[in-house]
Amino acid sequence: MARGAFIVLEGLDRSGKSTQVAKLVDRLNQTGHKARLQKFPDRTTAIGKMIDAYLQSQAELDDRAIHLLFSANRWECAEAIKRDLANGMTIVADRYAFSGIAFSAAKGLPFTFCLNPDAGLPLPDLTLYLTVPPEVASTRGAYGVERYENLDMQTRTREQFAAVAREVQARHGEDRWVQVSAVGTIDEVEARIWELVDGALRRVDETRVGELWL
Ligand code: FDM
Ligand code: MG
Repeated sequence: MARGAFIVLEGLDRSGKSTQVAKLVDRLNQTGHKARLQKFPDRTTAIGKMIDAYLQSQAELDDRAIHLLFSANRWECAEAIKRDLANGMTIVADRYAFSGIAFSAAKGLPFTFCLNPDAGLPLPDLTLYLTVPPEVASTRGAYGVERYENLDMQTRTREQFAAVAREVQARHGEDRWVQVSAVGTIDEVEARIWELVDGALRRVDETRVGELWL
């Protein structure tokens, strides 16, 4: 049996990421694939609840401590992801280790410190990085009230995502990280994403799931 594909959508706030992951999972299931959504952070676990409290500013944590909790939150999901992929289920993740690096590095933590805890996690077959120019993002409504939802943090995170993109492409190949314009209607963006995912689905069959950064 063919394994499932591991697809990640990354992007800044208001890039339309959550809308598009939901549409992608629906479309995969409607076209004869088995697919499920995996959101990171997964706020339902014990570690996820600590992360949620931090993001809502109900708890204060050292920058390195919260970084490691975000990573631990991925590790506690890693076995289930690998098992589901092996059973032919495609996983669509809303954020992954790349957000982990970009947001923590944007706060000033060393890039290699940010990268290392995730080494060995399941390697996404394809990461789609949704981009919107700042002036378009600002027309999509006000930022929310969670931590990081402000222009200064988003600007610095955008710069770090560029470094993350280079790292993925250098270590894992150019075609693992593809930038997708999130400008346009929901349907237009969906069509762009679908074309890229369709290509990835054809490629994964013959390959094993890799290990991130290794
Ligand atoms: N975030 C997300 C991180 O700082 N590190 C991580 O590893 C991950 C996965 O958490 F601001 C940040 C990004 C965002 C916040 O994400 C919550 P959602 O997608 O808005 O729930
Ligand atoms: Mg958010």
